[in-house]
Amino acid sequence: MKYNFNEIEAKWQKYWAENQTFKAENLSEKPKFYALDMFPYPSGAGLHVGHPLGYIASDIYARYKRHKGYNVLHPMGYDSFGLPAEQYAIQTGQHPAVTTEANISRYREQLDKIGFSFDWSREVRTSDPSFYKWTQWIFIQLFNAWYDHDAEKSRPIVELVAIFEKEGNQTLNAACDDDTPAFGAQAWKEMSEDDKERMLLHYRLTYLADTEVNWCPALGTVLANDEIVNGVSERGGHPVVRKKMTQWSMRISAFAERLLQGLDELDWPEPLKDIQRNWIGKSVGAQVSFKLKGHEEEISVFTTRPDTIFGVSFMTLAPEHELVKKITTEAQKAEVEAYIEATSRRSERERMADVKNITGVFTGAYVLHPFTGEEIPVWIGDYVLAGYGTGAVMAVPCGDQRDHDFAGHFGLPVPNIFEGVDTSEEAFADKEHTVIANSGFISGMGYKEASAKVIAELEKIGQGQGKINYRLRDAVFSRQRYWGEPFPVYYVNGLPKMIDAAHLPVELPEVEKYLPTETGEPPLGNATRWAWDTVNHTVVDKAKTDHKTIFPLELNTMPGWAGSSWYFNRYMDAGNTADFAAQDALNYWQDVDLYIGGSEHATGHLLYSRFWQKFLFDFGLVPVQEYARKLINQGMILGTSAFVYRLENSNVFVSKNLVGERAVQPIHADVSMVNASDELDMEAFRSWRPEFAEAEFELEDGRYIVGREVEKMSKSKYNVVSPDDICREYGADTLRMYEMFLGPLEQAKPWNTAGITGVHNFLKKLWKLYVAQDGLCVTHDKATADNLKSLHKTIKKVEEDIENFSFNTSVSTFMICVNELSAQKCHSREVLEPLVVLIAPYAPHIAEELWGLLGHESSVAYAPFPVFEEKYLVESTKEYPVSFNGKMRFTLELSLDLSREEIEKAVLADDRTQKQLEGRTPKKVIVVPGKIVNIVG
Ligand code: ANZ
Repeated sequence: MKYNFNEIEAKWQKYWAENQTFKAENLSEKPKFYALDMFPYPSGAGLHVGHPLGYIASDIYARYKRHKGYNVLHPMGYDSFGLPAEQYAIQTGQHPAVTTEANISRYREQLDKIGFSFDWSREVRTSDPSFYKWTQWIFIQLFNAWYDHDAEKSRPIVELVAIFEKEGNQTLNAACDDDTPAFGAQAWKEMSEDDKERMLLHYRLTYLADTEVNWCPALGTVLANDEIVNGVSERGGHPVVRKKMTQWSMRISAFAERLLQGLDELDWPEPLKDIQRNWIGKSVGAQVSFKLKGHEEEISVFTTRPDTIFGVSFMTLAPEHELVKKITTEAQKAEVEAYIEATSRRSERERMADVKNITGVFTGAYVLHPFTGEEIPVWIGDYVLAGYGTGAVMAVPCGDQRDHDFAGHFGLPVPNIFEGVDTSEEAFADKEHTVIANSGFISGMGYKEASAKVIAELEKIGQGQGKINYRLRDAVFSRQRYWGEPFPVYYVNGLPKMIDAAHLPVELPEVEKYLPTETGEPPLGNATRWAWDTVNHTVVDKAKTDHKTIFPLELNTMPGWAGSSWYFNRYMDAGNTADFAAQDALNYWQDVDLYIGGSEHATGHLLYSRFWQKFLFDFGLVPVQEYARKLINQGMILGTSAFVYRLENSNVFVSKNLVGERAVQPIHADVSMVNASDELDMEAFRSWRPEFAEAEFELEDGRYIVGREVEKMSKSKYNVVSPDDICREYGADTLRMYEMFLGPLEQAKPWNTAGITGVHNFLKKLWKLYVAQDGLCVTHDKATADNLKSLHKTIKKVEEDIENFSFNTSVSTFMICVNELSAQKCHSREVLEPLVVLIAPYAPHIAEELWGLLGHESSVAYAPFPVFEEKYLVESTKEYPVSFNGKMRFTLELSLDLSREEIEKAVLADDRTQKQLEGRTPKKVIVVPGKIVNIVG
């Protein structure tokens, strides 16, 4: 019987599906284990071999945990709202739901072929109304909440209203917008209902506000900071500009400290945690108010170095700072306005990155130094960011490089308060010893002490206090797109109202066109049926809008990260229609024990989801604050791209080794058109794309040789390898083991099919231990010591490897084991049966088949994991090297239990000893038990 992998794999995939083998129970006596993969966006290109790497690893772990007696939750779903389906809709008119459905079917087919042990009964799709109903519901909960910094938690908005009624907002320590006005209880009571609503928006955890956003004209939407890379959109590489728009935002900044602290308890890769720490960007310092000369207002700055206050020689405001217009003198007006106009065209990142071009303008205004009363000129400069701190800095040219460069450029004074002081980084690390010289009442103090003293003095005169700043900004939550979650929001007098939770979901309306409307409204502006009837609680024709009972609905949709911020909780009880998940299911599953996915989500999904989880926790809706205890970032699989070289301005393609110094343009050629010797199939290339139909080739030895380069595997680089082809040719078990064999899970590694036959041959060899020409060849023979040693060595190593997520080393361990057992001609059931279980997490199909052949009627998936026994590894004999006058002549196997005398006796009794001695009596016999025997004579 041959190892017919295609047949075997199809058979078991069908069996698992029909028997729901991997369905997890929500309540079980068994301990739980939750293994989660980052769910994919179902793109039109389907999966390439890089995608399943993490899924295979988590699947091995999930299967292992089932063998270890755990009730394992291992779900899969789709992050199915998103741009590509919408772009396709814009081009072709095909509804994104149709595209998405087709892509999901293809993904599912591909995933099924790899033999994952997913519990498909829990599948989620973020674009499904039964799912986004709960995304909308959570949005409403966030709207109805505020953040209490004293209690360090989110609280219901009704409690905030109660506080306002009693004492206004002045005693409150709540997260709110910077421009929130102060008011007392009486003033609150006197406010109109609309004004009260407007006031509450300053506090709600999701709020509508005019914000400076990153507007991407090419994509027609705003982007979050993490969606912009090097100043252009991550998707498509389009320019991004700053623009003020009314947008929904999420008050994630309120959670900055908890998001930071929470990292300490997580078993996540350190580099990833560091990325989050930097993104949150905590700075400890002070806020200082400078009185303006000739104006009522004050300018407030944030500084991490209050100790440098005596070194301030000018002040720089961000060009967008709200006081700029007011304080600019007539004489400076034209110059200031021109400068503001020029900076509005630069992105925040560009401004931060550009340290070479120093630009700025004097406003003509002065502030007064809080301690010396000295007049300090106020400048504007684009190195100061509007969105950080207060958007203003006290410039200390002798302490800050940017201030120094600015002063140098404009010829401003550079007073030196650090005369003779070590200001190196090391000196600051040793905070107690850096001494501040020549600076007012802090002369001679260490930097920390000096800072504290300055803050205390500022407090005395009411011009400052200690302040902690976070770089983390509130996250813009609106997108001007069609294919996203609609907001459960309608507008009365321009104020947002939530649709009652009982009437969710608010389903995405049909539109004729997926583009923005002629008047620049988002695509939902094209919907004719898109108004909210507050009497019948339903969506009705827009034409019926009367602003009495029928109101306009929100036209924006939610961003890509909405659904992924909570989907892991939905898996715990995916079918629930009454709740996003039942409390008992949430209490049973608690959190994700193992989360595997890409590190590129560090400042997006992985931060937003932690924020939502903390919010849900505060409201008693989930049992834990951190949803993923352990996280692993799988490394990227790299592809080997192929390049052809086109002579510039011609249609001639030059073979790689003929290029020399000539000016050529390298162009990606699809790797499927290139063979193992790097030869291009020229005919295939000509018919690949119309622009190459007339291609001419300059050949070497009659062949066109392509250039090769290892890059990220990606459809856009035409270097993808499809898992389907591998499954067809070698089987899924080979694919699974091979992907693991490529190298450590966390490392980036090139895909290279050269080794795949080796792994495939290994599986064939494994098969042969069990199955001969005429069927099963497993015997009831007693296993030999060697057989058991090979087995137990393998159990020990594989178990350790899995626990350490070192899957690549397990694969080689299996290879060694099978080689040894083959050499030992081992067919003993005592050894081969446990071996099936051992390998089942890696190669589940062949394992099921062999398990069945061994006579088992149920799946191998729940068979207990073999138990390692040390005794089989302990050696009972020793091959003694026997030497004569120091020269080794032969070896003799003896029991390790023998005494020195018994060893000597046995050696002397051996024929070979007698032959060496040729009748002489040895002078001396040296025996080191367990090591050597040396005969001198
Ligand atoms: C005086 C000073 C003296 C400063 C000195 C630094 C060194 P981090 O650590 O990033 O929080 N700053 C404040 N707001 C800013 C803004 N909106 N745009 C650009 N720079 C801003 O940095 C805080 C420091 O960056 C602050 O401390 C301020 O300069 C500057 F020897 O104040 B410092």
